[in-house]
Amino acid sequence: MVKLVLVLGDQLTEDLSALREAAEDDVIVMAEVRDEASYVKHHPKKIALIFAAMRKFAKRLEESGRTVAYTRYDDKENSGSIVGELLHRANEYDASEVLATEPGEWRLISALEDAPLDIHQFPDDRFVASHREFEEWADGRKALRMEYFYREMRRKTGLLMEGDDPEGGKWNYDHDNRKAAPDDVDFNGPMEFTPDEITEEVLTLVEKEFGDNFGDLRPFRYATDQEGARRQLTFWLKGGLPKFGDYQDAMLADERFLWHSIISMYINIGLLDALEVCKRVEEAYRNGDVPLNSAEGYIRQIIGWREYMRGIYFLNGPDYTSHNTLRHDRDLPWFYWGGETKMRCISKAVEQTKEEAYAHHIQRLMVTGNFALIAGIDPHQVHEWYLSVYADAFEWVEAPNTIGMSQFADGGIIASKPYVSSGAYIDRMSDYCKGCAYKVKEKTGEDACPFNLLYWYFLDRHRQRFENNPRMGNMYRTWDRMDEDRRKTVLSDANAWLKRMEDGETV
Ligand code: FAD
Ligand code: DLZ
Ligand code: SF4
Repeated sequence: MVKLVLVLGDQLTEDLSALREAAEDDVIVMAEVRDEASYVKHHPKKIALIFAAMRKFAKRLEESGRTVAYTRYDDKENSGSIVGELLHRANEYDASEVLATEPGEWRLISALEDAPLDIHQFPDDRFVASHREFEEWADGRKALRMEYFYREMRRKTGLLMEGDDPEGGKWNYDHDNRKAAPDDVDFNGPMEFTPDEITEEVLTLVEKEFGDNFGDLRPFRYATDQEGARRQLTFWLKGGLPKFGDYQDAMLADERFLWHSIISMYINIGLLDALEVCKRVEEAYRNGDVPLNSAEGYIRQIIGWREYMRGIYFLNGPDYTSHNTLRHDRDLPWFYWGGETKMRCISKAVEQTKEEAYAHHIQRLMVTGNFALIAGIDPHQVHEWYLSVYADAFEWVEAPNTIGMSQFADGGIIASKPYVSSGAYIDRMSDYCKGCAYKVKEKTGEDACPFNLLYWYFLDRHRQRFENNPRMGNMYRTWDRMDEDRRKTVLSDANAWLKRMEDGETV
């Protein structure tokens, strides 16, 4: 009896565990379905990327002689869900057994567990660490800090190691990676891919079905297959990696990509292998093409942060996204969906998100994330926003970054202190403040940068929780050194500003 082999839209990898377990004549099931395309209002570019890449991956499997039962979004019989499509194919092929690779989201894992079919979920071994390895590492530790986990991953993979020691004598070169952007940016990534016939067909479908979702579908320039994703990687290794380290945290209003690789979406849907990417980065370093701070900084993002985030998501179970330790409850302001704001940093980050379905890490963490945290926005709404608007967003990686790292809603499982800053940090790392209606040097009054007001509002509001945090003592000492009248003015200006925001004024 044939078996069904489920391949999801973010599992487009030939070496996928479920495909390895299957026999040549088993039937591969792939489906574009309403439930997956609408659990949040995904950015149209994200849906188009996934559908186009799914169609091309299915074609590739068919050309290699495999049978693929593929459901298109507008097929009349489409049941609208992954389980519905499995049931439909089980009936069609007289199959009862399904081979699957564990999905990256608890919601879908339980849907498969609860389905009236015999579904085996194999581990997703496209990651360096298995769930068990992460659990063993975490077991008995008081704090789960990424840095120590990362060292284990360096040892395990042998990446940038000299025997038992880290290359160059240090594990982490982050100290060298905090330069503000120079005026002259000599890399203009990413590569642009002209849509072919398959992609055009998908774009027409997405336009029709998801035209109301936030985000611009066109121009659509992503790669949609393995070859394209590899070309982007090679292009970036040469032009972007050399300065990636130095300018990793920099932001420029009119340079959306700087020296970033723009490959997270390809890795996350399976078009690029994370370890292969790291090996190429190491090779560039060993060949003398890039400095160590760039190579180490990049490899740390992948085998450190990316693996660690996944570990945290699965360690903490399905309730992780409902954490709200700081009890923040303000609604996400309209300007996250493109409404007008005078804050140039937010306006530019959101504009870029709308047009590209991309923003780099510091824009996500220190602009939109920082604002949401200091303004006290409901973290679940923030989480749903990040899950919708970025092409690389899948819950296993988005939720720990948002709920944990960015919003401190998990109470410090990930971050040892909240990532909050006043306007001074944004001013140092970007050119946003130069053209802003607010004045970054003003600390109170009509023109004061809202980040300056809300930074103190946040610290004052959560004093009990954070004042004894050794990494935050200086912040509270600075606050306490201000005279009392000034502190009162800051807090009343912050409250008045928030009220204007809530009243729908353009702030
Ligand atoms: P580069 O800057 O070139 O970095 C290299 C690679 O390292 C990335 O491609 C990515 O695979 C990995 N990486 C770097 N930082 C992280 C991180 N913190 N967690 C996991 N992987 C990392 N990343 C996602 O892939 N999906 C998400 O949904 C996502 N949501 C985020 C939400 C918030 C609030 C924050 C602060 C960060 C989020 N990130 C997410 C992490 C990071 O912002 C993106 O991985 C990165 O911006 C992708 O762009 P890039 O490929 O140009 O990365
Ligand atoms: C994100 C997404 C979208 C938009 N559409 C589909 C789809 O139609 N079919 C599918 O198999 N997968 C899709 N995905 C990816 C899934 O949502 C993803 O596999 C889960 O969230 C687990 O990471
Ligand atoms: Fe953002 Fe404040 Fe700078 Fe304006 S002045 S761009 S609001 S940090």
